[in-house]
Amino acid sequence: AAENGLQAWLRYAPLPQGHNTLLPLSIIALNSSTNSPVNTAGQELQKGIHGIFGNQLSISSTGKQASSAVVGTLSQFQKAFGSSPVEGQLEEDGFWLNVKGSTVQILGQNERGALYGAFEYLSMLAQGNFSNVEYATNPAAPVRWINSWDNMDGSVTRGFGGNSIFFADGHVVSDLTRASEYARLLSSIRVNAVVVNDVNANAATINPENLKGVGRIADVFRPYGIQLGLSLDFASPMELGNLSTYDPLDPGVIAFWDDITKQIYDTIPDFAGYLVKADSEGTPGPLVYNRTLADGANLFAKAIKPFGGLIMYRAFVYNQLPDEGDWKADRANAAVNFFQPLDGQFDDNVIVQIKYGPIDFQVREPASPLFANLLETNTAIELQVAQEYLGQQCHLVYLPPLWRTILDFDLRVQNQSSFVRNVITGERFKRPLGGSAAVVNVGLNDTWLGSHLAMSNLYAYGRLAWDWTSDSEEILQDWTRLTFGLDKTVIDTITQMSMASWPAYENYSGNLGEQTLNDILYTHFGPNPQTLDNTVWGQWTRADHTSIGMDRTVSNGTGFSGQYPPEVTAMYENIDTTPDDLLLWFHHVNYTQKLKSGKTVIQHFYDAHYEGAETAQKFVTMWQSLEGKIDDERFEDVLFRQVFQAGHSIVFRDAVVNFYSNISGIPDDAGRVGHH
Ligand code: GCW
Repeated sequence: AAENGLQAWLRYAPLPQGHNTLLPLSIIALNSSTNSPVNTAGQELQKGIHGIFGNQLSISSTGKQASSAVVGTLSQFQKAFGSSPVEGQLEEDGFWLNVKGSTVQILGQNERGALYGAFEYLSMLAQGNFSNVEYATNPAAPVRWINSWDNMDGSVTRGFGGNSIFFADGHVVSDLTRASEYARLLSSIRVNAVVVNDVNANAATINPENLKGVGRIADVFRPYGIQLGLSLDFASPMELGNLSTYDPLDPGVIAFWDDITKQIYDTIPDFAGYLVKADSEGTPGPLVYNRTLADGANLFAKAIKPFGGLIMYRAFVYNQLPDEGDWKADRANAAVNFFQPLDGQFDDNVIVQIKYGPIDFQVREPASPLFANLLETNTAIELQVAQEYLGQQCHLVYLPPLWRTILDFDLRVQNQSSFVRNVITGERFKRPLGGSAAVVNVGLNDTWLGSHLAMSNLYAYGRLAWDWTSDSEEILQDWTRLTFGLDKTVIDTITQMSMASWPAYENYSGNLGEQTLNDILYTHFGPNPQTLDNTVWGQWTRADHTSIGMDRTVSNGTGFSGQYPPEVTAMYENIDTTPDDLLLWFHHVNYTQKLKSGKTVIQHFYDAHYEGAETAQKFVTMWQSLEGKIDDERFEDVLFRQVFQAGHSIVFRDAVVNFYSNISGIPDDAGRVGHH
């Protein structure tokens, strides 16, 4: 029964009506060597068609095309059949899918693309879609990565699905079955690399023994076309190399990294690259030696260049802010202040990886202004499938609508259309590289993320990274059919719950852009609005007896709004043109300030919290209506979580409304809150 969780959207559950459809009679996989993704594709087609229809197909590497499913690269096909059905339409990782009844061509620009195509065909079949199709598809960007925050001791930072599938007790685990199953899931959503260790990296990860272990992870990834990457500890030359410095310009340090990089490529010839969190939340970095962040990034870029790897350099660099009394202090300003002056100084194989918002994975943030400030630098967006501040997989929060608000935001750089999605793909500023990384903290739990429903976020991440204009609801429905079957009530109900879930969470947590109001000091879980102010973390709300919000205007506040291009600055400078949902992000106002809806800020708090919690109660009855339409195990598992969410949403509601009722002394019009 655990299989349902482990297989997630790749269950290939039987589809009775499918028996009437035309299927290939055999499979031709144009590369039969064990580690080849084309070989994997052949096996996956065999397994999938058997699971869905019960037909047992043979696999060979030659044969005639009619009534076969042929899978391979364009050049393998050319070699085998002397012609090519598609010219000049495929880019790296792209594929061509041609289904004509029982004759199917699945051709990748490379082997990985061919595997993606096989999964695409199987996804159609598993959803009962037997259409003839003929098209080429290519990724929006070359970088479609996952960042795992796994530690060598086996713990997972912000992991809510159990211990690491990669590490335990300081080593790589010997049984890598789960790592292999994970790679299979990821290749089906076209993720192409996984950074396996936490960004707060441990230098021991790259010692000779662990490097061998990491090499074994890369070995199980390889048949799925997944490359492996590593987070680095900037101080490794000292920690591991016995040097007295980690200054990025020191010749000994440069030699150290050249040597490590060579060792890595000796073990892992298709190594993806390094992820670097430097000078951030206490991690060592180039600033320690008065070198620039670009010096830090280029140190690795030069070491890895001969091998073709990438450097993902995180923009999550900020200093603690001890003085909330300083009206102009603002953590949100940090990324642009640190990185904008360095635009143009990063090597070509460096990508600056930017969290979607200027603070930290909150329920609502404006798009990071750094996306509008790096015109001569490759960039990528960092998203979180791990619901760190968003209910930690104990709450259903379907995230693509949140992600789309950022990716579809038009930054108006040089007064021209500049959607974030077109910046990060490299299209807007004509950059050669770009893309995305999502923090995904799967664990040994047999639902991967600790929750069956949370897996829609992982599935959707891959789909969006391929095409950022894909529709959130359509993605969700594909995922639902693949995960739970084709019952219309099941699909409609999960759609309704999921599409209502982010707005509900925003309603019962932090409203109007005042951040998530979770405890920010320790757990990041559960309401604790009093932890946001009077701390060095700079996630302030500046709530007092009469007023609330961060004044981030240029005219009177921290100046943050001035980090955007002029049209956007103008919008956020002015209260009247700032959208309500970001009002308190940009402005400090009285609780009695009127919103565009006509309500006051404080009344909106009260109403939204009651509304959000009420929606969360409905999730329980909605889910209960599916009893008997879903296997008992998954039904009960999800029900347990929905009951928890319903209860916790009330805890949130009451904690937050009482906090603001007490601090403001303003009664609720509807008489629900306080003792007034
Ligand atoms: O959101 C914070 C997390 C830290 C994390 C950090 C980061 C891995 O609470 O756990 O560190 O962000 O993104 O570097």
